[in-house]
Amino acid sequence: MASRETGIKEQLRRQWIETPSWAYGNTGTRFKVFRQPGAARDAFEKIEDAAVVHRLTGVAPSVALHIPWDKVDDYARLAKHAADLGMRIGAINPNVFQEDEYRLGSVCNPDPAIRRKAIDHLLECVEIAAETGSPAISLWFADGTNYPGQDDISRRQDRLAAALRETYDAMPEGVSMLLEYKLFEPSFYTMDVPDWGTSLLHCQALGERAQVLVDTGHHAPGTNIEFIVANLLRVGRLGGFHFNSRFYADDDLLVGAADPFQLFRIMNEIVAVGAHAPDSGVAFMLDQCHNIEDKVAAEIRSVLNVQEATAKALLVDRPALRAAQEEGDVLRAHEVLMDAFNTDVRPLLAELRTEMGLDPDPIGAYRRSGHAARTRADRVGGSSSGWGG
Ligand code: PSV
Ligand code: MN
Repeated sequence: MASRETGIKEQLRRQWIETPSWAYGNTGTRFKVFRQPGAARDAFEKIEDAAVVHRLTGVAPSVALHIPWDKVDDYARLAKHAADLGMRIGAINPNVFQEDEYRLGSVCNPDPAIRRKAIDHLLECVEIAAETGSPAISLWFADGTNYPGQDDISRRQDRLAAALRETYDAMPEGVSMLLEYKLFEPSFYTMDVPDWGTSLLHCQALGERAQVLVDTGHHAPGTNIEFIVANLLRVGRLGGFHFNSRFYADDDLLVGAADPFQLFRIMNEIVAVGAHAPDSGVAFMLDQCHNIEDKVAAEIRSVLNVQEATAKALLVDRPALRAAQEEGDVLRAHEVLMDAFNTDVRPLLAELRTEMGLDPDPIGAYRRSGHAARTRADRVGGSSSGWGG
C-alpha cells in the first residue's frame, strides 16, 4: 500500500493545472460587475496572482492569456515577468466576440472584410504565442445565428474552415490549436461550433496539431461528458479542458462545486489512459469567473478540487475493475469505482504538500499570507482589464 501511495503522490506532484488570467480581474454577469478592491488590473498583476496560486499549490505553473484583455506593448517582457515569478505563459485566447463588427459573427461573418479582421486577430495571437513561448492558441467563436434562414449553415462552415486553415498554416512548430465548442450562447438558433463532433471534423481536416477543447460548462444538461472525453482520447484529439462547474448553463463556477462526481468520472477516463501526465498533450485549464468570491482563494480551491478528483481517479483499483468488467460483475465493477470516489484523499494530499515543502493547507496559508490585504492597499486606481471591469 505504501508503495502504491508513493506512486500516486509522484504522479500528483507532476500534475499541471493552468489558471486563466481572466479569473483574477473583475468579472460579472450581464446584470452587474461587482468590483473587488485589490483585483488585478493588468496582465502583469494577473500573473502575480496566478503565481500566488502556484506557490501555494505547487501544481499551477502556467497562466492562460486572453487578447486584448491582456494586451501589452512588449510580450517578451510579459513572458520574462512570468518566468521571474516561476511561471509560464499558457494558452493564448483570441477575442473575436466583443466588437460591434462581430454582430453577425467573426470568421463566419457574411462580410469578407469582417472575416479578414477576425482572421488577422487570430494571426496576431499566433505571433503572441510564438513570442511568449505559449504552447497553444485556444479558439472559441461566439459565431452563430439567431433565426432560421438568417444565414446559410453550410457556407458558414466553409468560412470557418478557411479561417482555421489560414491560422493553422501560420502556426510555428510547437504551437497547437485548441478548438472549443459551445452548445448555445450568445447565439441561440445555431452556434457555428456547437459540439465536439463539429470541432473534431474541423480538427481532423486541419492536421494533428488541431485538437478539441472541452469546456465542461458548454453542454446540454445531463450530457455525459466523460463519454466525450473517452472518445476524444481514443482518437488522439483531446487537446484539453476548460474546467468549471454549472448548475444551469455556462455558469463558470468553481470546478467540482456543482458536481464533484462528474469531475471524478472525467478524471477517471483521463487517468485510465495516462492522459494526466504533463507530457500527454492534454491541457488542464480552468475557465472560471469569480464574481462574488475572493478570486485568488477561488482559484486555489479550484486547483485543489481538480487535484482531489485526480487523486481519487488514481486510487481506482484498475486490475480489480478490469477483472470485474470482464467477468460481467456489474455491481463489483461499480463498487470498485465508488470505493475510490468515496475515499477521503485530503490526508494524502496534505502529506504530498508537506513533502513538496508546501503548507498542507493552501487556503489557510493564503488567508495567513496577507496577499489580499496587500493587493487592496497597493492596487489603487486604474481598472481591471476583464470585461466590464
Ligand atoms: C466562452 O463561454 C468561453 O468559455 C471561452 O472559453 C471564452 O474564451 C471564455 O469563456 C471567456 O470567459
Ligand atoms: Mn471556455
